[in-house]
Amino acid sequence: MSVTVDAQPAPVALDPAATALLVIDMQRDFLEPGGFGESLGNDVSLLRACVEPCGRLMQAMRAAGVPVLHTREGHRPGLEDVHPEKQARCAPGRKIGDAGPMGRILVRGEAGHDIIEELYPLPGEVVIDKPGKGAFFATDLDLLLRSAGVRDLIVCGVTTEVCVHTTVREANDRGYRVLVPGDCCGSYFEEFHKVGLAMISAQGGIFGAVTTADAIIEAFGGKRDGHDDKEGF
Ligand code: C5J
Repeated sequence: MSVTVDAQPAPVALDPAATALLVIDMQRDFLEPGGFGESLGNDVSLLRACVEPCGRLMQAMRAAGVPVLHTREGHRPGLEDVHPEKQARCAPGRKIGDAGPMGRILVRGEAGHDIIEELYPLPGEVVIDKPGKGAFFATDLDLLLRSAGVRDLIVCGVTTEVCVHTTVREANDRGYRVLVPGDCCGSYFEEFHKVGLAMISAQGGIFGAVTTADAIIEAFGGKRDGHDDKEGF
């Protein structure tokens, strides 16, 4: 039996047995001072707003039996998987692999690479380590999803216009039906967040559909928090 989620540009019917929630890069390196996000000159506090709705959605999906998968952007300690182009775009002294307050910036196994405490994966949940912006690039995500029979993908996390957007586009090209709860996504740039979400649902849903945590939770039979569904789009 499908559940219908109110969304833009149109309601989406999800098959709960073929749905997964993919939480993108909710890492200390992006959300806390001293990490990769701040090293690029960003105000990381701007990402905090999406943490609470994201946590609520994760809990509701777990309760509904929907698998929750997590990604982390980061690189091998030897940096063999960092393109010189990606390195070149970092500020001198604050490059990927340089020492920072949370360990080496954007390196696997360092404190900054870990997922924030509030949204920490439960034991047994899949965590995908990705070297790029898209979660399908150079990972086994597609294999895992197809093996589990997933066709409908709810994608949230940070940042809206970078890793969430890249992953949404990759998923769309691979034939997944994509639903993005906008209030569970965050960006260092408010305008990019808004436009990023608008680009997903424009043109009849060219990459997918956009909704809210509450709309998904309600559709799956959980309790909303009483916010207007339009809030946070
Ligand atoms: C960025 C990401 N913004 N997770 N990564 O570099 O969006």
